[in-house]
Amino acid sequence: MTVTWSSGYNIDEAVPFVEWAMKGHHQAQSRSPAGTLTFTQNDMCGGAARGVGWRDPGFIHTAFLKNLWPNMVYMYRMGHMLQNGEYVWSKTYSFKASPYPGQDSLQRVIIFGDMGKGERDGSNAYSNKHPGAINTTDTLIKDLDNYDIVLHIGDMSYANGYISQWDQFLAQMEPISSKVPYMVASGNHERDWPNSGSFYDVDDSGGECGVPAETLFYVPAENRAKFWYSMDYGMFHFCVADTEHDWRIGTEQYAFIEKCLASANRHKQPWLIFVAHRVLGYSSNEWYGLEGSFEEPMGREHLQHLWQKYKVDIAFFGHVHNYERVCPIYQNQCVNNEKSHYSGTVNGTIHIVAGGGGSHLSDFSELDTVWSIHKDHDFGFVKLTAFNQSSLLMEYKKSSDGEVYDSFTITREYKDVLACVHDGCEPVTLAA
Ligand SMILES: [Fe+2]
Ligand SMILES: [Mn+2]
Repeated sequence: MTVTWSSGYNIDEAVPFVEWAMKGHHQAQSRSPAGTLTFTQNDMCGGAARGVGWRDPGFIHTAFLKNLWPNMVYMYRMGHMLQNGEYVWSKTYSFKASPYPGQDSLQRVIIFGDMGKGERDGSNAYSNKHPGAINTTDTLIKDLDNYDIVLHIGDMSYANGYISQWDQFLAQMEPISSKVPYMVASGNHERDWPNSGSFYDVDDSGGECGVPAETLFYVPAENRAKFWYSMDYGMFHFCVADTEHDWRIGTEQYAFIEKCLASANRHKQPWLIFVAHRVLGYSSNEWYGLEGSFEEPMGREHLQHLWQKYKVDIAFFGHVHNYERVCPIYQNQCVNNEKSHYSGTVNGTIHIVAGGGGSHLSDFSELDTVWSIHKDHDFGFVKLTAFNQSSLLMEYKKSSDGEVYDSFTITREYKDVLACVHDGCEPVTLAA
């Protein structure tokens, strides 16, 4: 587990660390050292971030808590040892250690994108750009005991170069991110800036060009400036892509995606999940309809063969601010007529847009798409529950009441993943 926090102390002023122990085992306390990072105004690429929006972020500390016992609850607090030998302490928090990779136990994952922040006093002084953010946050806080990990799949704070808004957003998320692993993907509002290496040459990050997000969030990427990584969580294997860098065939990221998908041992990790910010699969969103692509151009053209070959169960996307569930699909064809329960061989991937975390909603196209099973123009999030290695539940909940408005189940045996399907077969020889 990693613990990240910020302070005003650089490394020559105080020594940052985390003190932690298994709950009820106070005598077996450990201390883990923390690394210290920051960023400066000159690290910003332009726009508000380098000008009127700049604010010194202080110092960002990350500690690695290792050798955790799976599923055990730990207590922890952050400390700084000052030069005069005195200590400064945070409050005490707790978390439950992650399951061992492949471990068969109840595992619950929350997924959403595009949340942003709100003003608790209702002032929304500048504009009410993220009208669902507080509702989503509060609904998740109320339910904290009923999930194990959160994936926020891009467009997190929408600080857009106004750096203090990252503080505001992180304070809003703290009740959640201090208790369960809070994993993120990079979106256009984290990364994009003209002539800065982002795949889209637009100014959506307000000049941040990814620097605050890469520094504030520890993710197990080889290079956090390239925000793609793989993540094991019990029976889940997640491949998190970075849509703001080129993913097409022949790129470094494409090679990573294939390696990540191939590295799931489906006997131990049956639930293979692909995650990305922009919709690389299918969405009936209005602007994708106007483009006629119903996706980000060049998305599935380059990636659908991988999703099929490696039998990805579900692909999640944000960027479009609504909810939509698509049939199990390959090459624009639904491969299964079922709507609420799936079983048998894995012959297509289910695509889900879960971008209704809180930012202003996106409209659906008036054109009917044959592959769309459920659309909701509202704020919400997704919960995946793996009961064991053969049973998965997907639920879509609205932020307003936390109730379930769409769901399906998958029942699976190992042989169903191994079985040969169209464009997803291992070679066989006639030699005996
Ligand atoms: Fe967004
Ligand atoms: Mn976006």
